[in-house]
Amino acid sequence: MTVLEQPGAYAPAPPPSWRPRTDAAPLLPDAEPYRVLGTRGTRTAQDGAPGPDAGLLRRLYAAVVHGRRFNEQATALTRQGRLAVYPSSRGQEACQVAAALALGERDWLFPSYRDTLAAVARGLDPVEVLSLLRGDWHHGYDSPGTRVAPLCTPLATQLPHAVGLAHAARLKGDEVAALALVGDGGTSEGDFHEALNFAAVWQTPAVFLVQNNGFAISVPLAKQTAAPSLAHKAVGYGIPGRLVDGNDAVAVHEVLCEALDRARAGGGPTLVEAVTYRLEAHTNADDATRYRTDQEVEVWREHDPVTLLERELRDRGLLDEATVREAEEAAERQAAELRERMHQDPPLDPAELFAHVYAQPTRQLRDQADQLRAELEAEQRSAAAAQSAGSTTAGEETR
Ligand SMILES: Cc1ncc(C[n+]2csc(CCOP(=O)(O)OP(=O)(O)O)c2C)c(N)n1
Ligand SMILES: [Mg+2]
Repeated sequence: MTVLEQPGAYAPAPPPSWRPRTDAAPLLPDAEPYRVLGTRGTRTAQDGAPGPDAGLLRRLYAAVVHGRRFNEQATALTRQGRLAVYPSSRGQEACQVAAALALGERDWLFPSYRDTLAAVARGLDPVEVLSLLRGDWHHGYDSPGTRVAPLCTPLATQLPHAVGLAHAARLKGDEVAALALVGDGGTSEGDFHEALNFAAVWQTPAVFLVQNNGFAISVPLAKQTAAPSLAHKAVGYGIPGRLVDGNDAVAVHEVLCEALDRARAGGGPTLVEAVTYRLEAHTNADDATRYRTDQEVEVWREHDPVTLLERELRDRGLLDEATVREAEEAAERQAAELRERMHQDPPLDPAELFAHVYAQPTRQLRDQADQLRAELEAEQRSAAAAQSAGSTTAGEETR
């Protein structure tokens, strides 16, 4: 007999006023990730779906082909010393592109550091988007103008920002939704909890897309959570959780469009988990062979987001060699333009290093700023002296 089974033992019972507030069943995610690409033959007759719209398929395809090339180019720029660091989203292009294309013109995107491609697919200037990764103090683009928040490096802090913006928009009667992107590791942050709880209680028009790419740097998902899936976490907040194949651009696009429509219409937030895989290392500074095997990566290469789209387009007779070439050539042109622009040094004022640290600079910072100014002026004077000595010598030689 256990202590709790003894007569008169404490038997916890809910107080009389307690009742479940929400029926959990409709909030639960599907057991398997939702898929569209490659499922036509396996769908039941009652689905009767004609398959994804041809125009959408072509737009997604062009964007993922561009995205793949963009990732390669940005990684190459780190080797050429033009980018300080780059977290590649190779393998995750479907999530990035679908997120950007699902947004309405007035909606907001709240990306993390890995979501450069989502910002580019949203139509931002790639050079501006890469500003932070280039080492600039400013994130490079006009956030209110583009409705894309800065690429956020502190994990999950973009989530409460998204909820705050969505809540404010709702108070103002604006039909605007905010889509916030976060990684699997980011779901363990306090900010994730605070954002989802606030959003659920206030029914803010925010949608959370977790790109579960299997790892938080070297930490695999199994060490990150014991939850059945990350989408299940939604139930604890009283909001719907959706599980989707993150390499299936059409499925991600469809699920996000539904969630954003619902949010804008006052139906509250949704948590979407997109199951995907980061094919490259965490960043160019990471060695992924230390924590995962080539065989594991190979399995995911077989489920590549670009190939999945390409196969669907071919099966439907929507893709010929000319279209493939066109998409690849367009991607190549964009990569070449990015390369060329990134090889131009941006005008830099070293004094800006000190400009936005404190409203009232400390004495140490003022001293450092003075020292830097003095050193730069001395450098300029000696360069000018060397130049005039050179021109005198040259003048003497020609005399
Ligand atoms: C608050 C905070 N803690 C730690 C870090 C260091 N850090 C940078 S990326 C990362 C892993 C994040 O993994 P995940 O959320 O799965 O995103 P992914 O990099 O896989 O896209 C960590 C721990 C950070 N940037 N911010
Ligand atoms: Mg991750």
